Amino acid sequence: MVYKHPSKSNIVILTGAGISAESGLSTFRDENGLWCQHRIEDVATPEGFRRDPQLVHRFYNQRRAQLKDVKPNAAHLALAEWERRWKEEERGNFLLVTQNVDDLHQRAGSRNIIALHGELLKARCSHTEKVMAWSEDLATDLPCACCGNPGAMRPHIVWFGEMPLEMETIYAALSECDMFVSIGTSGTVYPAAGFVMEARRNQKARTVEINLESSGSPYFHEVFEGKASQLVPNLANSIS
Ligand code: BV8
Repeated sequence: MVYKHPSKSNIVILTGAGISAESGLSTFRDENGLWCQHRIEDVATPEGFRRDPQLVHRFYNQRRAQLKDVKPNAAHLALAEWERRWKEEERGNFLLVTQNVDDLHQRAGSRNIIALHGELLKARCSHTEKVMAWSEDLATDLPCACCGNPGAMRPHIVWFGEMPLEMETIYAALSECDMFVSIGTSGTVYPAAGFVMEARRNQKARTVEINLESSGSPYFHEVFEGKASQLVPNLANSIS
């Protein structure tokens, strides 16, 4: 399939854990996924963090430490190359919105990224809300790099019940996009799961899903089932 885009064409990409699966990072809901090993309520909610901060720190420390052992795969690299080409040819806006908190898109060379659920390699001061780059373990007895209080730093991660980041920018891009591509997400968590509907509200957007198995959403014009490392380069190369 070849998509012939008009000279100016705005692209919005949404990625989920499935794009990082072939790099060796666990997804959430697949077999042996993260939610099989931990209850969401215990490790991915503010209540869980208040109840047992050390458990939550352990959950994110393990995932943060794993980042040095993995690298971007062909899907991450194809998105970075597509964005570079789009910018070089002045073809329009290219925005990558990721639900992932790993750093694989950044390491692959993607530039215009919104990590709407936060990032493992950042920490936030609970008193000042200041966000800091952070690649080490967090702990309840660790003096905060911002206010000095022990245990004041939390993962810069959006937990369930918390507001995702840069939502206004995302909705503005969805209202203007000519193509919306969802890659490697089960489409179970809102508001990200509703982005394809937002894109469809602007009649011009073509919506495409790439997933190991279709999420079943009725809002995609095309669905490609298979591995992101094969299907994302195919799609990116088919766009002229
Ligand atoms: C909010 C960070 C409002 C943590 C995450 C009832 C109805 C609707 C909504 C709600 C409701 N009750 C509560 C809500 C809101 C809630 C929600 O949606 N809950 C769900 C469970 C129903 N949402 C929230 O709380 C959000 N905030 O609504 O705030 C608000 C308003 C005002 C003021 C304040 C607040 C915040 C949600 C963010 C939670 N944080 N992540 C962390 O990473 O540890 S969620 C986490 O799960 C991910 O970030 C992602 O968003 C989500 C889904 O995960 P996926 O990435 O899709 O991964 P999954 O394993 O599910 O799927 C993997 C897919 O990949 C599969 O389809 C598989 O087939 C595919 N795949 C696998 N391998 C490959 C592949 N595809 C291609 N190639 C491969 N090789």
